[in-house]
Amino acid sequence: MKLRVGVIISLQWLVSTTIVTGGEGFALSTSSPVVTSRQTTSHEIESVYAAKTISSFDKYKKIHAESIKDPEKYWGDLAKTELDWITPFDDDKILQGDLIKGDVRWFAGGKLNACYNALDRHNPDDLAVIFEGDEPDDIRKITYGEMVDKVSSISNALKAKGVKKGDVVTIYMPMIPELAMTMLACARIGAVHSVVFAGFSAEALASRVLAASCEVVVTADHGLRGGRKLDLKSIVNSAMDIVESTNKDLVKNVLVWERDYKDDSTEEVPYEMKEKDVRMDFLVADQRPFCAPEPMDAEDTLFILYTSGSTGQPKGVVHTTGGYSLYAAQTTKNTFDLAPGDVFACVADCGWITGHTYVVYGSLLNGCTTFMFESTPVYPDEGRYWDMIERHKITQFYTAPTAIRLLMKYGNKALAKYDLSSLKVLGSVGEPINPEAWRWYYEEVGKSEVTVVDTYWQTETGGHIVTNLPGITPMKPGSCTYPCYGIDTVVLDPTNGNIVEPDENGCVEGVLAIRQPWPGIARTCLGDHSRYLTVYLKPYKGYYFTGDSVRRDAEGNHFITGRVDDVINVSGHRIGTAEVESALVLHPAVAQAAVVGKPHDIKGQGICAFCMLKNGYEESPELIQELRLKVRTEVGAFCTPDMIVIAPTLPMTRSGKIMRRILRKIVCGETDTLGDTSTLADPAIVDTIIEKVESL
Ligand code: 6R9
Repeated sequence: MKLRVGVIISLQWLVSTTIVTGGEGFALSTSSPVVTSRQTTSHEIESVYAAKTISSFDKYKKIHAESIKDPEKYWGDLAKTELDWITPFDDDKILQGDLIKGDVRWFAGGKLNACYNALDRHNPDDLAVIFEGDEPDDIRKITYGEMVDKVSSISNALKAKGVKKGDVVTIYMPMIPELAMTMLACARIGAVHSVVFAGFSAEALASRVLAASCEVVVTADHGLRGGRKLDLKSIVNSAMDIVESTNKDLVKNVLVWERDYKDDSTEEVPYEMKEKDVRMDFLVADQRPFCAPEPMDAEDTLFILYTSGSTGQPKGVVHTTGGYSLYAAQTTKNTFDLAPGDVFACVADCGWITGHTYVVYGSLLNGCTTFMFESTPVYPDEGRYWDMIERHKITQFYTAPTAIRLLMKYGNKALAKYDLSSLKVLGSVGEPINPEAWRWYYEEVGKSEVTVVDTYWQTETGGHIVTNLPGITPMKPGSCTYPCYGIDTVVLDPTNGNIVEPDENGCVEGVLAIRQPWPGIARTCLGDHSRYLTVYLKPYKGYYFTGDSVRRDAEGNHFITGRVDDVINVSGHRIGTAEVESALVLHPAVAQAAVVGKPHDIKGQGICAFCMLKNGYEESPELIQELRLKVRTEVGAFCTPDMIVIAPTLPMTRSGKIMRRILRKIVCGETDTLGDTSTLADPAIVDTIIEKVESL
């Protein structure tokens, strides 16, 4: 892989489109007016765009206000038009429970199947998936009809291996169509999928399999990325050894897809076959391509997805069949202004929520063609995305700021070679997009004619919660702008939980919370409802707490300013500092570790780890290497620290708490605003650490 800018980022990303709401529908034009000057100021962009969208903006405000005033009417009507139900929900039971008790339920009693909604009800001849593998000529096109047959066979294969309604199936796979198919096959039979990003280590995979008491694991022999083979099967082997050492009989079957399987494949196994391994392609080929979709209650779990939080233990976020499906479908349609025939490309990996909602569920529920991408933005060269957009006539392209910043560094030479006129919407997700990157995306990629949507949301929200809408609400570089329909955002004062009053300029600053439930809200953390309540609902009574701080200007535009918990965001990957710290202290040399985020040009944030060594150990380049390796093997390569500082001690309060705030200031070079250090057990340590960091 050629990397001229000398940065390797671990990208889940490849980037990507609207349920038109209220029945009335907007005749949407997604293009904003041409802004000719390359030096356009953000003010000009806003005013030109705003002029065009003003009447729709009024409509947005009206629909938004109605959706907040009567959420049951808003979501109840949509649920009827956007989803097919086996048993209709009761109009008196659209929303039950609340954010105080933490017992939210949408459409409970109604029965539906998410896989049926995503596949069977669409025209079987339409293209469902375009897959492009690591090599640009590795292309597969799959129709909805073919998807139904294949997914049904996979469903029968899962059943043949004992998977039943409610069982959790862990999926550890590269970005190939079989990944989406396996997720949908689980949904078809009512099994719960738990996709673990294939960049996680064996230890991380094992802990997720154990936490979910999962009996069946689905994987592939290898993945391909940037010309390199990723030996996933060996990682799964190691993970299974770890699982067995804790719970010998837990996992019954490991189902292994083979990348090079052909219908006439010989019996030679292309990997080291273990006792529990099953050759998935052969098993599937033996099944009937018919499997009746299981009727599921709207509140039955569709999937779990582990995500990082403030503690070392990732949370299994639980999403439901009815509410999540509706929210995924609605946000995809609205945010991306989806129209029949669109080729929607979200270049995220299915190991993250963006892949779940926008590669698989949202796009397929809308019946458009979803694009799946296995490779990286710079393989074989930095023109890869633009080449794909031209070749597949991609209409919506959805990626992360980290990828945009990386490609921006290469300049516009590659961009100029390709025809990007098929594009209607460009999306950004995962972290705040800095105005400079926003402008490049809008002006150079979108030729100032394509709407850029900055979509703010989280694993726990199921889909977008704050974003501009093409042709409806104005864009504002650096801001995710306005709340989605049905989302009632509030800015709270973290010191007392009160709603913040606007300052003299009409601006408010505080933490972002949401006042009423929406269908896509996660219902619980697997097996730990009290953690769910503690993290999201108890901090501010009656609100869902996002964990993000925010500034809202007088016009109502939201600017996300960062996490208020110990979560850092590296290349759009959400990483709990506690997970990295737990990995570091597993090394025999480390007595204590503290991890903080450090601004990074391309990745948004990088990881900086401070380690205090045990007596008898000394700093050396070899030790630093070992510590980096420890994080790779315990969590995953994408969490490898960018900087490791060996410190004689860490800044601790007298009660023994590490003051990460001070470390954060030091690595950000803000040593003149360290704040109060008097509560430190040894304030002198601060200067020692500053000297050490400056010497690196
Ligand atoms: C979808 C996803 C969630 C956290 C979230 C916030 C950050 C995501 C953003 C954004 C500013 C955006 N985030 N999108 N910050 N602007 N458009 O990324 O989910 O992995 O759970 O991360 O990412 O901090 O709280 P997840």
